[in-house]
Amino acid sequence: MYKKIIGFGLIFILLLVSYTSYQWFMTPNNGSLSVTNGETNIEALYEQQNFENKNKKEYTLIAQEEQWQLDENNKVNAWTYNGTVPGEPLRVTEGDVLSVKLKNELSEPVTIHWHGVVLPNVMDGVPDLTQKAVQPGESYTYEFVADDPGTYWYHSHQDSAYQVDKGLYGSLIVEERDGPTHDNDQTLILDEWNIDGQNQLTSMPNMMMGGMSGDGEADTKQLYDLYSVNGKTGGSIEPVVIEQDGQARIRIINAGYQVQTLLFHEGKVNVIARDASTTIDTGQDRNQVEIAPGERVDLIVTNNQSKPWFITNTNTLSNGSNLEIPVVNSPDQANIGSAKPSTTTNSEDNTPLIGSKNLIFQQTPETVDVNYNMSLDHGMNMGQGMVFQINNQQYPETPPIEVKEGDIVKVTIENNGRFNHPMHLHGHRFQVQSKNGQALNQPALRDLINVKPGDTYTIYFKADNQGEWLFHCHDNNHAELGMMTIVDYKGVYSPFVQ
Ligand SMILES: [Cu+2]
Repeated sequence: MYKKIIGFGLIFILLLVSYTSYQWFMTPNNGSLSVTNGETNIEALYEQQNFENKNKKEYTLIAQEEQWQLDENNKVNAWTYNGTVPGEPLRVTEGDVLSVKLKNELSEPVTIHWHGVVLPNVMDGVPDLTQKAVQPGESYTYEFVADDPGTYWYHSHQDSAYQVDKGLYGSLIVEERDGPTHDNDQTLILDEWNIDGQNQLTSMPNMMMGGMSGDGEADTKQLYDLYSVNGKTGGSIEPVVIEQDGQARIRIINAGYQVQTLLFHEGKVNVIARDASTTIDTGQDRNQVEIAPGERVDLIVTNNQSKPWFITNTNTLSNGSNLEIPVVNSPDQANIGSAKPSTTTNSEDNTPLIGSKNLIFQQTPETVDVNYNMSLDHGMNMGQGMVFQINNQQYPETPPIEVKEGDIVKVTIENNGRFNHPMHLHGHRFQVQSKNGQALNQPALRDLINVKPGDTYTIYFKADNQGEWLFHCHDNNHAELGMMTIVDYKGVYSPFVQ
C-alpha cells in the first residue's frame, strides 16, 4: 500500500514535470521569463529571427570624441562613430544580415537607431524603450536582416537632440540585389551646427515672432550658424562630380533639424525614391526638391553644364549663412568660384508627396481598427518655457496609439502650431492618403511626413510589427520638449521601459 502511494506519487510528479516542460516548450517564444501577465517580452520576438543562409556584413562603430574641422576656420568638438562626421558609411546588399558592434568610448551613454529600417523591436535603438542605453566602456551588437533596398541612416537615439547635433549619425545604404546600379552613386548628408553653443531653444520670444509670419523654421534659423554637407561647410564642401551630360544617383539624407528646399541647375532632376520607397516616374522636369529633417530622397541628376555650378537652398540662417554644394565635371575642374548658384523656378514643390510604386493599401481602407487623431502644437510650461505637444500633452503623458497585431490604423495628423513638424514612425511604413481633406491621386509610402503649420494629413498603416515603437517629431529639439508618442502593441511588453 505504502509503496503504491509512493508509486502513484512518483507518477504524479513525473506527469507534472513533463506537463510543465511541455508547457515551457509550447509557450510561444520559449519560456516563463518571456511571458508576463500574458504578454510576450519583445526580446522573445527577436529570437524568431532566421539568419540561416544569409550573407553577414559586419562593422564595428566606436562612439568617440573628435576635434572635427568643418572648414579651416571652424573646429567643433564632435561626437562621432569611428572618428568622422558623418560616421563610417554602411553599405549592404538587400537580404544581407547587417551586424554592427557599437563600442562606447564616450563619457555618456549612447545607442544606434536605424532610421527607416523595418526591423525587430529590440534592434530599434531607443533607450529605455527597446533597450538599455550602452554605457561608457560597454559594447552592444545590433544584428538584423536588411531586406528592403534604399537609402537609410543611423543615429544615436539617446538624448538625440544633443547627440545627433554633436555628430552621431551616418548613412546606411541597402543596395538592390538585382536592381539598377549606377556607377556614380553618391550620398550627401545635410546638417546644421550651433558653432559657439550659445544659441538656446528656450530663448523663445524672437522665434515666436518669427513663427508668426514665417516658414515654420524660425526656431532652427535662430539656433544654428552653419550648414554642412557630409561634415564640411562653406568652401570645404566636397564637390559632386558628374561628367558633362552624365548622370549620378544622388542620395540625400537630412540629418539636421531644418526643412531644406534644394535648388538644382535647370536640367533634369528625377526623384526615384523617398524614404526608401520607389516613387512613380512623373516624367516631370524639376529643379527644386524639398527634404525635411529625417527624410531621404534619391535623385537621378543629369549634369548638362560644361561649367561648375552649385546646388543651393532657398533658406538662409539668421546670420545669413546658406548652403552651396559645388557640382563639377571632373575632380580637377577648378575655379568653382565662378559657378553661378541656380535660381528658383518658384513652382510649387510637390516632391514630398510624390506617389509610391508599391503600396500597402490599394484603396483607402473602408474600415479601420484604430482611429487616432494627433494634434500637434506648442505651449508654455513653467519650468521649461516653450514645449511641444501631442494632443496638449508632453511625452510621456501623450496618449499612446494602442494597437494589436493585424490592426489597420488610421492617424489624422493636424498641425495647429507655427512650426514644421516632420513626424517619423519607427518600425513601420505608413501610407499618406490625403492632405487637407483631399485624397492624393497617388498615395505615398513613407516613414516620415513633414506636417507644416495649418496642414492635416491622413495616414494609414498595418500593425504588423509587434513592439513598442516611437512616433515623434524629427526636429529632435521638438521631440525632446515633448512631441513624441508610442505605438503600443497589446500582447507584448518591453522589459526596458523605465
Ligand atoms: Cu517638430
